[in-house]
Amino acid sequence: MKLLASHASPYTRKVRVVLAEKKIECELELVDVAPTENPVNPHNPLGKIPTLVLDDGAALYDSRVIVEFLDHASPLNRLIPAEIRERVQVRRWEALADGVLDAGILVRNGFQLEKQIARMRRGMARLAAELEGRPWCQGERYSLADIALGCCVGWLGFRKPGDIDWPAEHPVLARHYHKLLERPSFADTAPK
Ligand SMILES: N[C@@H](CCC(=O)N[C@@H](CS)C(=O)NCC(=O)O)C(=O)O
Repeated sequence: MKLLASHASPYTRKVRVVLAEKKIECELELVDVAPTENPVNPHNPLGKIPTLVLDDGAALYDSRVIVEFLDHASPLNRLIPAEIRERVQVRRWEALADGVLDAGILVRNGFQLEKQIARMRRGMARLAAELEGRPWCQGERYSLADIALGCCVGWLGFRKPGDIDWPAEHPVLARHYHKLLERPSFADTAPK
């Protein structure tokens, strides 16, 4: 297991603290994510750290997914409560703290338009490749994965950031979005 990391990244630090608390050994590979083309991209189309590369080569991101995985990887020092109310409160703290960081990092970096568009392209290409030939994003049933994908594709089609014609570039995503729109939950919430 290898963590793609930097010493400055606060999200990486969260994962490193969790690794230490859980006493899980993990190799650290320091990477520079500043360039648009960076060594994280082959593992994570978003090109961001932290990214955890598992022994079988599968990669986990982002930090919230990684810490959930690590908390379950060892019973030692549970950091995310099992009880649902406690659990969502802890995760809300995390969402709030991470959200403050997201804003701070956007301010610090400016918006880096070219880099964001390259990230969107890689991300959409990966979503399309992973959805190809499947009825649903994950497993045999509709899940939060489909909801997240649908909200992403729907918003991109609505706002068209970067003037990119996503349905033409990735018809599989457009087809899936149309299938999701057959559900009242999606049809009633289409962006306007
Ligand atoms: N939501 C992500 C945020 C990760 C993130 O933004 N990491 C920064 C480093 S602190 C990064 O990789 N930035 C590179 C970039 O935005 O190009 C997480 O929780 O892992």
